[in-house]
Amino acid sequence: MSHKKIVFSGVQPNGNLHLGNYLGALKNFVSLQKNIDCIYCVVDLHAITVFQNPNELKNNILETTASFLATGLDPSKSIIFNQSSVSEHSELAWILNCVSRIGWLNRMTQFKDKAGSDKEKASVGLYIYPNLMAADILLYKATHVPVGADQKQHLELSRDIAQKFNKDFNCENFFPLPEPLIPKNISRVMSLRDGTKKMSKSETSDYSRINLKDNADEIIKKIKKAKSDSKAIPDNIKSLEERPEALNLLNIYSEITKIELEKVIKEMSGKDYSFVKKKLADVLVDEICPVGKEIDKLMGDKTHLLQILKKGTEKARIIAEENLKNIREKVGLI
Ligand code: AQP
Repeated sequence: MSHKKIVFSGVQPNGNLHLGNYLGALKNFVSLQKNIDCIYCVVDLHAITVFQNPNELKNNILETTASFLATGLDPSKSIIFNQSSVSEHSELAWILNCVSRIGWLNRMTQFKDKAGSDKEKASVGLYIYPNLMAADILLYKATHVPVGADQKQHLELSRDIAQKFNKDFNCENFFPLPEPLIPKNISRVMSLRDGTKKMSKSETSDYSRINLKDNADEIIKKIKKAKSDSKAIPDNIKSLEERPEALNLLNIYSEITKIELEKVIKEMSGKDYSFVKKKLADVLVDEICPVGKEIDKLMGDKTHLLQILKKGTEKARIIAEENLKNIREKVGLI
């Protein structure tokens, strides 16, 4: 029996969404909603695995919702809600904590990165976060998960957990094995300050990222200051292998303009960075500024945003309750 195609993905409300979230996830979310049942979640329980100021968190939940809408998600096509309002996520996460293995979690590179050098002081939540992510996906029996490349390992863990559950409880094919949908051309947008690190909300320097709410001046300034090298743009991709910053800027340009990277390189070959940066800043201003303005506009009516979350919660809960009932039965809980 094949499973009905269902898409699920989430974004943490832990700060300004940036170009990485936009190109790695949100744009994909929007194109998928045209033909498939999609469920998009503001994953607030994931955000609190690292301490969040409660007032800022409340605001960030609404701002992430506004960002979903501003980039084109349509609540009449997709279910949009916040994770903590459907308590079944936490209940399934507990069940899956008992299926998942410590050895599997120990291999998660994101925990190692985020916990830093003092792992003893990281929250238990941060450690078991991938199990909650598996619960988010499996609760809706999602078959496809649009994510950036940084989430690939967590997705593989979700598949392992689904497989082990199906085997342990003798219910082959009960959970689908969710497949990642990772953008082909730019699966990882890199930091503007260090082309070997991904662009991220938690990076201290705001110059490392383009936020969706940045205005034109900020975008131009950040691109101007973006790290680069002293060489001109080469005429082939291979020569960019050792030049991560140059590759990142050209990749972003290619993704925004929808011109293939090879063609971009041909066009820009021999030019210096000021030329590339000017062109990149122009297209980014055109693409990102309208999104930022729309986020601000939507944030002017918080009641409307709360209403959208409430309606989305009601729809998500119907699916979650039914699926969790069946899961509890499989496990033997009465
Ligand atoms: N740099 C990136 N390039 C491509 N995709 C990215 N994503 C995040 N950064 C990049 C994708 O965006 C979705 C939502 O991510 P998230 O906010 O829930 O968590 P994250 O991956 O941990 O994002 P950040 O910005 O890096 O947050 P912090 O700094 O808190 O860790 C995911 O699909 C992710 O792949």
